[in-house]
Amino acid sequence: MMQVLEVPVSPNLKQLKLIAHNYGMTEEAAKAVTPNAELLEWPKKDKRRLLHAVYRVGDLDRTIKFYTEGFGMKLLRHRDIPEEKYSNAFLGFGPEESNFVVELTYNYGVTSYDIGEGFGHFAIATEDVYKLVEKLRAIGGNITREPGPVKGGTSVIAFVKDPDGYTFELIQRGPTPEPLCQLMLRVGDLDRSIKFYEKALGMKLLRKIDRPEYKYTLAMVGYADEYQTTVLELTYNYGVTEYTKGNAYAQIAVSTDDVYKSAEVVNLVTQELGGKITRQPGLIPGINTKITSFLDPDGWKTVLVDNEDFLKELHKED
Ligand SMILES: N[C@@H](CCC(=O)N[C@@H](CS)C(=O)NCC(=O)O)C(=O)O
Repeated sequence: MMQVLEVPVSPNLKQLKLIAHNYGMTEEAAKAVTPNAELLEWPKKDKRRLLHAVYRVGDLDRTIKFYTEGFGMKLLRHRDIPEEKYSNAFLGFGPEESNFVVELTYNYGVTSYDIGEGFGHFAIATEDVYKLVEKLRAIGGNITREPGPVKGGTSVIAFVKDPDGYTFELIQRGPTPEPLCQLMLRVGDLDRSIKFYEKALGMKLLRKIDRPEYKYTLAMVGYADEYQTTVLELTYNYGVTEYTKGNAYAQIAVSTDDVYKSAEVVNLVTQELGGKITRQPGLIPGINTKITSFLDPDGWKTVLVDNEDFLKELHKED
């Protein structure tokens, strides 16, 4: 009788080895019966980096002033698209070629947004949280958590809200090339999210902390050391499986060398873990940049942007 192989739609390398072992076949043969295995290795081989986070603000100048004077960010780029009735400002601690930045969107006439409950915060690493808090307070910053050790840990942190109500966590750390170090999003099933960001996006699980006394678990996922680059902090609050998302925070952008191949992987992974492609890979009309976008299982959006096109877009505006 013919043997029916039961194999997952999107096996990783470890699962592939297991399939080979279980069915007494070579890894090459296992690859042939799991045509997706090779494809699923792509995100880990790809040239990926967190590029920026996109969100909406009610007054660009007000936010630019707060981020530059308060946080010490630089205004890197500004563009106005009157025919679409919006403007963007890009700010960060270093050039977009190497650093993670925020892309602020101002829609003409819209002065406030609902941030919802799912978006957590951005984090900024600083050598002296106490000093930064005093500076932010002096320029009218709303300090929502005074500096001191994090509950259940030792790092000194504080929270401040920006003029639109987005929370920024300030974390006391030594010097780093990337002070804009975390983007925290709340998720309803941490293991599912970790798997999604590993398989669909090629990120690594860098750290996982469970704080049962405060009923939450968090996972840092990213492409490199969390003290050198920006990482996603995924937070699971015990028992909470859904959050409101509002209309303020939009998405993260991640670079890729091949939006088409990347979209194929995302498509496979969404069949296993949930989420969906919201924009098929291709050129954005009007701009020569290839992108694809998708939602993770919680509905958080990521846009994959072609590496070369992204650099061309940056230099076009020089
Ligand atoms: N329930 C929290 C869980 C995450 C959490 O508590 N994170 C830590 C920072 S890693 C925190 O905010 N601690 C508050 C404090 O130390 O005052 C949430 O959803 O934001």
